[in-house]
Amino acid sequence: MVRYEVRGRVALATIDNPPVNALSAAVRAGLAEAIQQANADGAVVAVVIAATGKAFIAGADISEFGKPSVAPFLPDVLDAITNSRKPVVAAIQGVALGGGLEVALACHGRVALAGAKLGLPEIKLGLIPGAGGTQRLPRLIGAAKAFPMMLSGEPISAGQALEYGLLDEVVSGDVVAAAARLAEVLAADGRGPLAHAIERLTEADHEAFEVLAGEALKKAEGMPNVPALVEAVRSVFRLPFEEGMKFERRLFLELVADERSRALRHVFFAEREVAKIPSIGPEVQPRGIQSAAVIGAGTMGGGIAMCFANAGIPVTLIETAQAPLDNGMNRIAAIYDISVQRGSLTPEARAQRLKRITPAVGLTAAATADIVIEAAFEEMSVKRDIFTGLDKVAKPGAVLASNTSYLDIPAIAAATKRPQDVLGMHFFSPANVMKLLEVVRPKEVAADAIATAVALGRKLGKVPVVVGNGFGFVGNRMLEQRTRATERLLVAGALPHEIDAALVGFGFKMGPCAMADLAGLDIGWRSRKARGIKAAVADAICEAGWLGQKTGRGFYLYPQGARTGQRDPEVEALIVRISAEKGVTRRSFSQEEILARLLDPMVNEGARILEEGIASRPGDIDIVWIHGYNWPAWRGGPMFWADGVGLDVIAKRLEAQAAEIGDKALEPAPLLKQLAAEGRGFAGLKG
Ligand code: T1G
Repeated sequence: MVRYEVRGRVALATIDNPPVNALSAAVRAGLAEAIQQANADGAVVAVVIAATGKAFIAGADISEFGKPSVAPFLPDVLDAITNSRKPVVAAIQGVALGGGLEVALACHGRVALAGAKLGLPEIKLGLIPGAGGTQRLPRLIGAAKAFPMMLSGEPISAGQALEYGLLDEVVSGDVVAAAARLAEVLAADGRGPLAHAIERLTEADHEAFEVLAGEALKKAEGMPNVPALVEAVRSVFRLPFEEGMKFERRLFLELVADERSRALRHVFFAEREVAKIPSIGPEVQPRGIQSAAVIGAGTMGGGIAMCFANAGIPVTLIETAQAPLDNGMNRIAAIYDISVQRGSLTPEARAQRLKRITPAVGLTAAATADIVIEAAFEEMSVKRDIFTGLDKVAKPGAVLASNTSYLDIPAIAAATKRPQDVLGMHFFSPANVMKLLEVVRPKEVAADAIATAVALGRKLGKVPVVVGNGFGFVGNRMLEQRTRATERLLVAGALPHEIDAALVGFGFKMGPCAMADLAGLDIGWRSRKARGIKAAVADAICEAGWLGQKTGRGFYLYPQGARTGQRDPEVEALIVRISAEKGVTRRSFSQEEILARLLDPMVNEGARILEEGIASRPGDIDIVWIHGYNWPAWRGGPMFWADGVGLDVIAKRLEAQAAEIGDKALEPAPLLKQLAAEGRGFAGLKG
């Protein structure tokens, strides 16, 4: 995985571990060997480390974490590079991330190809750099520049890196040749490799760092790696290099073992797995999408149109009449205005994006679009009328998508003569912000139509997850279980603020009652009534005309348009009355018990969803909840969380609840029961 050759007087070690040259054990061994060989070769005066493919090095091999570690260990390999008697120069192309940048930092010089990106993203995995990044980078560019790079985890450009002094040179031609030239210059210098080490740690830099550290700690949200990062970088001002390296490594290894980092590493791979569509290989080419049309200029339709405009794709926004169309366009303009006021969008970009949205009345305006997304009222007859109309006007080969959040896609497709082109693209509100996109795959749809929706989803900056057709697909179907659990808890003795506190304590930004008040209680009410389902407490609150924030009252009170709810003694009294009417003796619940009663039924529904093939992998369900429903990423998602709790524990809790409440729907799903009995988790299930 590391090719060694000598060109002139320079040894060249080329890493070749596709797809991203991760620093697996074999690569580490190859690098250590190359340095040794070069130092033993009298004809060699310097070394260049280069790599093949799109990435220089994308970091340590994340898949090795949590497994027994194999020598040589990265810090030792990097020490060998730094202590090489002959200068070593890194030739960087593409990305140098995490351990990849640490390899470059251990070198005595760094040359990059224009377009390269350099960063330390370990923070996103619940970690800190663990092979010298927190020690070498501050010394090279100063802590006040290095710390923000590690805190955000975002890469910087080659140009920025040159400015910071992280790079010695940026070239547009042969980066290996340029690196070899620098290496020979360093060798000719005769002062020895370490003579070139630069220290930029000043008192002023220390003060500037402490200010940034203070701000970061305020926003650390219970993640252990932010305080660890602060301590590691702070140590450069008080510990000698070797001690600092040991200190960093100790902090790093503690974080590798932390459940939160394990969860974030699971999410890293699940996000990559979700991109692979079962039974649709790379040979299935997506259809070209140069233009789009969106039917319905309501909140969702407007947000979807903005996604296209933001991605540079011209879109026609269609309504049945001028007035709702004007409202829709005004709403879009107002959202862009807020972005301009916040400085996240320039007035020029605002104008450009608005120019890409063409308002129109009547379906015929969709005739030339490559894709049409219907975002009209959630009523089957309305949807079928629109698709019947689209069938007549849309061009052959256009993809026809519905943004329905729970209606039956095949029933909508049956309103056309081209079910092979009809699928679901379920965006989440606000559509121009939320990253999740459920791509609903009915049986009759063509593979390239699905491939088109997924590729387009990525182009719109979304995380597309392909799901099967069924009521509520994946996310809303599981949410329904949490909503029912909330209702059961309210009748049994818990109050809205207690239920919400349990979920917020778990890491959600908002609990189920506050979230329902934000979305509007009438949405759930209408859907329950349409399906003949009763929810005594939620129905009673709606019948009182309290529909959430928009009416200033729901589960909570929102005086003078407040955005945060206050406890409402009248609602609490109503809840207590309903318990009495149902002959229920109310009791108190611990936060742990509330959490279990909210999440266990969701996990159980997740198991049913896997049994039915509505989701292909447990990781897909985790990604749906993290990107669509604010499940904290450092908890890994509902199926990952369940494995952590133990499926046997969850199965037992569900059985107890089912018996107590007499609700068969709470009994553990066959898959859950089977895995629990076999002592396994969802993680072992293959897609
Ligand atoms: N380890 C293992 N596999 C990796 C990997 C890594 N570091 N990076 C990518 N892959 C796999 C990925 O799973 C996928 O596999 C394939 O490569 C292509 O990736 C000691 C502790 C480099 C910007 O966090 O950000 O170093 O699905 O689909 O969109 O201090 O991958 O094909 O089987 O993402 O072109 C720090 C992680 C590690 C960077 C390319 N490094 N990678 O994006 O392709 S921790 C990172 C990325 C560390 C040290 C510490 C991106 C990319 P498969 P992809 P892409």
